Amino acid sequence: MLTPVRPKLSMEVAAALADRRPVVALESTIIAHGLPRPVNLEVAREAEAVVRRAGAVPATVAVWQGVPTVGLTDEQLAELAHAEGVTKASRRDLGAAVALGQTAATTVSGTMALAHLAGVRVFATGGIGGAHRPPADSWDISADLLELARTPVLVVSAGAKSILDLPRTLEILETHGVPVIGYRTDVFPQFYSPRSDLPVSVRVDSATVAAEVFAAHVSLGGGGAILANPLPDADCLPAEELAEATRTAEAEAARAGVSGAKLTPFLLKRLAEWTGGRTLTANRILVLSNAKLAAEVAGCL
Ligand code: PSU
Ligand code: MN
Repeated sequence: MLTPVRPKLSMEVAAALADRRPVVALESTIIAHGLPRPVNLEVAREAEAVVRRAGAVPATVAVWQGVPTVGLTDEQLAELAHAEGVTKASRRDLGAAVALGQTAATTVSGTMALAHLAGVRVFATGGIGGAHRPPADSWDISADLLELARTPVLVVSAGAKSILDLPRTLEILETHGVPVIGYRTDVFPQFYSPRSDLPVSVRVDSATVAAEVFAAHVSLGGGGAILANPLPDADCLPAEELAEATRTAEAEAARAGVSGAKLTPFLLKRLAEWTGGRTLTANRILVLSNAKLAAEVAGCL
């Protein structure tokens, strides 16, 4: 008989959950694939610090040498930030990473899956994955959307990246019964671009009401939900500039034959280069703002 796999919790996370104190999950793909060195480790550490300052315990999630881990140590964070060739694990890759003893950074879908197994209900990230835009009738739709449909974790994000097809992304979320809760916004944020004109499904103006909406959704048999926290307008990049940089990056990806799991990291990297690092600054601000809000909501649950 094979023994069932259980996530390993850090002592601090296990103690907090046992005492019913707030815990916030953080993802590791942003460290290993989403941000360049040295910003990646700085943001990973700052996000943990922000969660602590807001009164919650941070739990960065990854598969570490085959062990699904909720609550990485600082040494592990540093190793992930420096390592080359770390696997990027969405939900479907978790079993393989565990069985093959790999170290894998978890995406939003992979992090949600492990957070839920550990009993963590709130998770902060930068932006979720979504439906990529055409060329062609692309079937590149992030596993994040389907994980949100099934797993009862609240994902605090600055919406979805403007590199995605946002109308299609929101339609898919609606089809799958995923609430898109706007935090002090009526429209869906687009990461480091100014807000879209696409409506959220419900607006809330406090962390308390966000927690109430999510708790009610789960009580009624729902899965995950998005708490969309816009980057302040002053920190956003001009829409036109980003749109153009995105079109260029997409064309480059197509020419270089980049697709699948490599597409998102490729586009993010090219955008950072095109904007002289301004997307990185914005990314850092929004991750930290989401971490703080997530800690507040976790405190209300
Ligand atoms: N947003 C970011 N940086 C990232 C990601 C999202 O600002 O690195 C990552 C998340 O881990 C998300 C993943 O789950 O990209 C989506 O990848 P894909 O499009 O391959 O599903
Ligand atoms: Mn994809």
